[in-house]
This record gives sequence, structure tokens and C-alpha cells, in this order.
Amino acid sequence: MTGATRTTCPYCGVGCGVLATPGADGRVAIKGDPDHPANFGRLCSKGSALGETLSLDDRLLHPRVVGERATWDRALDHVARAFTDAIRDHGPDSVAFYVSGQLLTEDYYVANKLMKGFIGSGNIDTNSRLCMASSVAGHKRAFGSDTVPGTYEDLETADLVVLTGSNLAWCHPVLFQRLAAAKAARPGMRIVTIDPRRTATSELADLHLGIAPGGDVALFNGLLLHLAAGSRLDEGFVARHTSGLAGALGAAAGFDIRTAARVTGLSPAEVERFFNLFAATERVVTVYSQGVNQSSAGTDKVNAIINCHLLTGRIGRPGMGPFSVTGQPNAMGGREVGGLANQLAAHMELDNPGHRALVRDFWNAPRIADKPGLKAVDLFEAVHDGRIKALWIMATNPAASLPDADRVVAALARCPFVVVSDVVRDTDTTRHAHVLLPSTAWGEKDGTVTNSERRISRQRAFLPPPGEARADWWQMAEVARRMGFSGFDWDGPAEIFREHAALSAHGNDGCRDFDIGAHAEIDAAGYEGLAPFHWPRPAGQGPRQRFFGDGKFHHPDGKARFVATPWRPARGQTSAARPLILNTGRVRDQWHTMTRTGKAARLTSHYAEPFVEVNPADARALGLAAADLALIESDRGGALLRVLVTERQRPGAVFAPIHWTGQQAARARVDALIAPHVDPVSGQPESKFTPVSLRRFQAAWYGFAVSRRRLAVSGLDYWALAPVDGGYRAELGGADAPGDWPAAMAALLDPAEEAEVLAYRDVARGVYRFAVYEAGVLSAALFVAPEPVEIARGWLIGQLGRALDGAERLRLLAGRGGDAAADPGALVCSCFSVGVNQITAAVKAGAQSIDAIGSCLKAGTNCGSCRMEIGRLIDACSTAKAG
Ligand SMILES: Nc1nc2c(c(=O)[nH]1)N[C@H]1C(S)=C(S)[C@@H](COP(=O)(O)OP(=O)(O)OC[C@H]3O[C@@H](n4cnc5c(=O)[nH]c(N)nc54)[C@H](O)[C@@H]3O)O[C@H]1N2
Ligand SMILES: Nc1nc2c(c(=O)[nH]1)N[C@H]1C(S)=C(S)[C@@H](COP(=O)(O)OP(=O)(O)OC[C@H]3O[C@@H](n4cnc5c(=O)[nH]c(N)nc54)[C@H](O)[C@@H]3O)O[C@H]1N2
Ligand code: SF4
Ligand SMILES: [Mo]
Repeated sequence: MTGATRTTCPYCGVGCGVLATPGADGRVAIKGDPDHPANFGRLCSKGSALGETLSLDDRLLHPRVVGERATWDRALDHVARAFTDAIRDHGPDSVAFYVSGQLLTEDYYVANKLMKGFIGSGNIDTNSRLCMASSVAGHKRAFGSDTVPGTYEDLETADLVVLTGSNLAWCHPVLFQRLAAAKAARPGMRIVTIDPRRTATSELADLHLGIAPGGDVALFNGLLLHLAAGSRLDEGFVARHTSGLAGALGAAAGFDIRTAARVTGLSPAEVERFFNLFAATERVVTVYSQGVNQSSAGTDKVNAIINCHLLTGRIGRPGMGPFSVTGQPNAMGGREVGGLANQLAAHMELDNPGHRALVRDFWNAPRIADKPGLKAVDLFEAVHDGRIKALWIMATNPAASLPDADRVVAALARCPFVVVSDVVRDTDTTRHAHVLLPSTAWGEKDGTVTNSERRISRQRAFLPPPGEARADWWQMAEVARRMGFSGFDWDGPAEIFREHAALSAHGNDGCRDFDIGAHAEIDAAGYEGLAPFHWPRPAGQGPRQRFFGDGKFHHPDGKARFVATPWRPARGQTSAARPLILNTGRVRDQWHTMTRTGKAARLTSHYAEPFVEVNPADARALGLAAADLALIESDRGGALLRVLVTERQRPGAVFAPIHWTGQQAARARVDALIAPHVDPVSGQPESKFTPVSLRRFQAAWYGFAVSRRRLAVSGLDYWALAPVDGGYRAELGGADAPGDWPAAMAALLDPAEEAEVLAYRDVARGVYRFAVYEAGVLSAALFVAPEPVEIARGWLIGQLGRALDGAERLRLLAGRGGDAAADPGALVCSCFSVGVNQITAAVKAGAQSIDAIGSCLKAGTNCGSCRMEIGRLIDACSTAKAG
């Protein structure tokens, strides 16, 4: 057993420190790093399960050229030639990179340098366009730089934390736990959530505002007016350090409480309560995320929020400020190197000739890009219409995650040359690659990432690269060299980091916020031992935590700008044909397109299939019952999802998670439904507001199956596959029932020739059950019914691989797992596999608090991600008792 390696979690932007210890048996033990200042030892459910996602079975291990295994030399030559030819024949703007906030800073730096400084085009954009672009644009408009002013500590020291468009409990769980702990220690702290849905985050709130989708600008305009009228204006700060207040107030005019309430769908009393709370509390942090950014008014939403902080001078001081929490582990690092099509590098601007000259000289670059490149949505449109001849996609899965995803797939299919660098072999995007390059994954790669609070941490390797996998930066540098460019000869990430740090200080006399010049000379040992630090860190200066407390901003006059943000409705509008608004987002235990979290059985059991959440009133009107399948359609595309009926969803709006792709389900890529409407300033797509219709899918049969082998599901109308311990589970359904069920079962489960198959059928009712035993143990089972199959899934999964006696075999076919307690129910705590039924039973037996549940079931005592859900179950039980 080797010692623990100190590294950083590869998922969300909280940026938790991880201690990874590879064991002799090939397993890797994962613990939170008690010394890391982001998490102080905590990890959430996804972080805790990292060790279960490291298997190599689905990994891409060798380069492939048009489907055939190739040597690195051949693959790299091929890529270099295709890019060189396209540039020679069609110019630098005929090629593009589409990269990712999941690259390390060093990878990202190389990609940006190659495209902007050597190919000479701005055509490098990133999935951060779908994620942070509105925040970047809002920061630049207000501050003159893309600066997150505060730190995590500010959330803990604030007296009021407003969370708008952020499901922090599920998406930034450890930061949420820090907030929850601070509130528990200081009960006077107030929390307001603003979200059209009731989420796990809103469980912690003193006030939840169930805002109408897209209403944020109206609400914050109203707040600005209220603050100005209620003498909360910090006149000294506004006069000395800002400009543009009159314009902002002009745009907000008319949004009195009544009007703001009408536009936001809230009651005047709720709005007033929020306004008064904000006005009366000096220490306020406003946290925002995708409910704000992913909107056709995303940049205005950001500025409407920042306006309120500028007006009150509540920025850059402890416990105060606007706080954009970043999604991906290195969303911030990407911004620092200039990974977006409209940035240059090191927070310098493409349209600033002085900046271009600085970067060109520093890089010794032959032809620096002099205009912004295509932003993600436009970029893929250019791929579709043939302007882009060669495209390199790295660490992102656009066939599933970009809006109008079916059109993106069509664009990839017609692009003359597509390179994909990924860690897994089969994704919805890798299918379209001419050249597929195997990248080293988390645990194998080395570099730095920057979290939401500007803290730079090392990711360190603790596993050897498998097969022929190589680092992303190395792939780009090799292609650059083969294209004849010099300046790409680094011997490792330390050398790249050094160059990046030096560039940040180059010609920077304090006019640019991003300066980590203190590390411009870092040597290999220093880089290896680099402890997490906040930027900025200019040479010769000590650490500095916050920006703007001194009233110095980065516009040429040193002042911040108020931005006029006139309210406007979302781009899509509901109609008789598309009466519902589709909102999309995340669930607690999955990460994006599931290429990694989808491998851990305990993470897939929180939600095992794609779903759509519908309010009970809408469900009734549409004739939808819980667990039905529903066809959801927009003007762009459709999906087939399981119906979850819940009060947490407001009437007129539905919610679907973004995670399921063609790899895990029949038809669940929700981005196929999303229109490519973008914010006019940031180019960020409106992913949270799509007019849709919903109707019941007339299923002739529903099925549930478990199997030790992967099930042959393709061709079925509905299927969703997920791993379980020792095999797979599948939810199934179809519009037409097969005439021959035993044959259909055999095609699906593929029993061995010598297998024993026990069957139960009730042809009149359309009920069929099959249990397959191989070598005496249960190897597969299929349950079919004309309505959604009611079977204790947890119990059935638990029987896989077990030798069952005659009586047990009969009980299994009868679909009865003995006593009901044997079924834990839907998973709540993924660390200790505790389900709804167990928690409800414990509450009924007297465990009336989250901690009491923890002492009897352990649920919620490890990562804590499920504590809000446990709280809700306790509340639900006591409400049921009271009623
Ligand atoms: N478990 C998990 N965690 C993750 C990720 C993951 O895939 N899984 N991904 C990471 C990434 S890259 C990101 S960007 C972050 C995203 O983190 P979040 O932004 O917190 O997550 P989302 O679920 O996309 O959306 C947040 C909320 O916005 C609400 N919303 C929708 N429309 C509106 C509106 O008009 N106004 C307001 N005020 N709210 C609205 C939604 O109902 C939703 O609850 O999460 C990161 N963390
Ligand atoms: N409708 C809707 N759409 C959305 C969103 C939404 O809320 N609603 N959210 C948007 C947001 S905020 C985001 S961030 C995007 C995320 O969308 P994507 O970036 O497309 O999602 P991921 O699944 O994270 O894709 C990462 C890919 O990189 C691979 N990978 C992992 N590690 C490495 C590595 O080290 N090197 C390389 N080369 N590859 C690696 C993974 O296997 C995976 O295929 O989705 C966006 N799309
Ligand atoms: S909160 Fe969870 S997903 Fe985010 S960095 Fe920490 S452990 Fe990873
Ligand atoms: Mo994101």
C-alpha cells in the first residue's frame, strides 16, 4: 500500500481536496482532505464515490483513426495534416476547438495558445459558454474584469444569503454544508432561495420565492428601486466608485412591489418581505448559478443582482457581495487562460490592441487572432453549414449537452474532420470522431484547477496512465509541433504553469486582476508541493482574499458600472400547442452526461432512470399518473421520460434532468428539445425555458429487469439501463407487446444454453415474469405488466447472484420479497444505501430529527448530501400525522 496522494475532486466548482490511496487490490480509497480550505475533510456523495468510477472497462485506451486502432504517431500526424490542409485551403477560421471547463489549466492554456496565437483564429470555445458566459459578461460590464469578488467564508459570515437560480444542496453540496453548519451555529442568519422549483436547497431557507421562470430581472429591478427609495443607497461609495446609477434606476422604474410581484408570479407580501430583509441586512451575499446564467436575459440577470450590491456598497467586504458559483472543476481556470472565443489570455482582451501586442510578444506568436471567434452555438451552426472543415472536441460531450442537440449531431455527422479527445470509448459524441484520442483521466493526470472562490489547487496523479492514454496538453502540443510551430516544447505541466503564471504578470502593473506572478519561477518541486492558494498572487505581495473592498474596479476610470437592465420575457413563448415550460438541470448523484458517475451503482440508485417532474394539477389535466411514461416535445425534438408527480414543481412548468444520453436510455437527451436561443451579450443558451407539450405514452407493456450481463435493450421504445452491484437494472416499456414473450425475454436477457428459466404468465392480464438461474444462482429476471411494474426493486436487485431455494424461487416469481421491510425503497443516502422506506419506518418508530435518523440508520452521517432529503421525509411523516 502506497501513501495517500493529495489531489482535488474532478466534479464541481467547490473544488474539494481529496486524499486518494491506491491499495494493493487495485481499489482506491477516497477521503476528504482535512487540510484543504475548500472542504476541510468533507466530501459529497459524488466525491465519496470517486473510487468506484476508476475501472478501465469502458475506457478509451488507444488512438483510433476512422474506427481502426492506430499509433500515436500516425493519429497525431493525421490531425496535424488535416488542420494544416484546412487552414491552407480555407484560412484559419475554417478550423475550431471546442473544449471544456473540465480540462486542467495547463491543458487549456496550450489549446488557447495554439488556436489564438499560432493558428491565428479566435475559434476556440468551451462548454463554459453553456455554463458561465453570462457571469463573465456581467462581471466585465460591471467591474471591467471577470472577477469573483468574494470567498466561501463570506457565505459563512453573512447575515443573509440569497440563493437565486442555484440548487446548491445538490450542485455544490460541500459549500451548502458549510452554509448549513454556519446557520446552525448562528441561527439568526437568514437564507432566501429564489427558484421556480422547491429544491433540496430551499429546505434550508427561511423564505422561498417560487419565482415564475425568467422573472429574476424584474425582481432585482424592484429591489434596486426599493433600496434606493428606502435610503439604503451608500452615497459615498456610489459617488466615488461607480457610474451609471441613473440609467439603472431608469430601467427599473415602474417595478414597484406590486408590479414586481405580478411579473414574478409572487405575492406582494413575499416580495416585500424579501426586499425588507435585504434592505435591513448589511452583510448580504447573493449566490447565483444556472437559473440566472442560462437565460436569454442571463447577463442582465447578473447585472441586476450586482446593481443591488453596488447601490448598497455591499461588495468586497467580509460577508458581502455577489457570488457566482462556478459549475465545473476548472470553469475558472478556463477563464484565466482565455478559453472563451471572445477572450485572449490571462484576463486580457482580444479587441484590445495593447493586450494583443503583449501576448504576441510573450508567445513569440506568428499571427495572433484579432477578432473574437465563434461562440459555441454559432460554432456548431458553422460546422453544420460547412464553414468549419476541421473540429477538435476535448473533454465535453456536445452531442448531448448543447441545445438543439439533434442538429449538433447532424453537424458532427457532416463535418469533414472531427477529432475527439476523451477518456471513455463510447459517448454520443465519440461516435462521430474520425480520430479518437485517449486522454488520461482523473487520478492519472497532473495540473491545476481553480475553484469558485479563485483558489488554485493541484490535481495530482496517483495511478499510472492506462493503455496508451496521454495528457490532453501533450496531444495539443504534439499537434502544434507537427504543424510546424515552436513554443510547444514543455516537459510537463509545471513548465506550462510557469509560463501561464509569467504571462499573467507580463506587462501587468496592477491594471489586470489576474496576476499569479509570484509563481512565475516555480520549479518542479515547488509545483509538486504547491498548496492551494487564492489569486491574485502578484510577485512580491502577500495573499489577498477579496477584490473591490477598496472601491477599485478595472474599468479605465477605476469605477464600477451600474448597468441598465430593462426586463424582457424569455425568448420562447408558450402556446396552445406547447403550453408548458421545460426547465432543465441536475440531480444530486449524477455528473452531466454520466460517463463517470454513471458507473457507480450507488450513485445510479438515487434516480435510476430519466424523468420529468410534473405538478399534480398539470398531471391531472393531462391524464398522467405517477410512473407513467410521457412523450415530451418541443419544436426542436422530443424525449420519452418517466413521470414524477410532485408539488415541488409549479403548475405550468416541468423539470427534466440533463444527465441521460443515448448510452443509458432510449430517448432521453433533453437538449434535443432546447432551442438555440442565446443571451445577446454572452451567447449563453436559454437552457431553462423551453415551451413544450407533454402527453402520455400509450404503453402496451412496462417491464423491469435485472441481469448479471448488460441487457440487449436496443430497439425497445423505452429503456433505461443502470449498473447495480454485480450487474445491471433496466426499466423497459413499449407501444406494442411482443407476440412471443419467451422469445422476447431470450433476446433481452440472453440466457446461457444450460440456464434454468422459470416463468409465470397470466396471458389474460398481460403479466409475464421470468427468472433465469445459471449455475444455481439468479442471473437475470424480467417482470412485465400492462401498467408500471410494481416490484420492490431494491429487493430484487439484492437477489442477483444468490442461490435461491425452491420456496424462495416461487416467492421471487410471485414478486414478493417476503416482508416489506426487505425493500429499502428509493435510495436517499447513497453512502450507506439507506432508502425511503427505512427512513420512514424509523421516523414512525420515533426518530424525529436528522441526527436521530443518523444514529439509528447511519443515513446522512458520512457525506451529508442527503440530510435535506431526510429532513423532508421527517416533515412529511409529521404532516401526515398531524393531518
Ligand atoms: N450533482 C451535480 N452537481 C453539479 C453538476 C452536475 O452535473 N451534477 N454540474 C456542475 C455544473 S457544470 C454546474 S454549471 C452547476 C449548476 O448548478 P446549479 O445552477 O445550482 O444547477 P441547475 O440544476 O442547473 O439549476 C439551478 C436551479 O435554477 C433553477 N431555475 C430555473 N429557471 C430559473 C429562473 O428563471 N430563475 C431562477 N431564479 N431559478 C431558475 C432551477 O429550477 C434549478 O433548481 O452544478 C455543478 N454541480
Ligand atoms: N438543457 C441543458 N443543457 C445543459 C445544461 C443545462 O443545465 N440544461 N448545462 C450546461 C452546462 S452548465 C454544462 S457545464 C454542460 C456540461 O456538458 P458536457 O461538458 O458535455 O458534459 P460532460 O459529461 O461533463 O462531458 C465531459 C466529457 O469529457 C470526458 N472527460 C472526462 N475527463 C476528461 C479528461 O481529463 N480529458 C478528456 N479529454 N476528456 C475527459 C467525459 O468522459 C465526457 O465525455 O452541459 C450544458 N448543457
Ligand atoms: S462538493 Fe462534491 S462534487 Fe463538488 S468538489 Fe466537493 S466532493 Fe467534489
Ligand atoms: Mo456547468
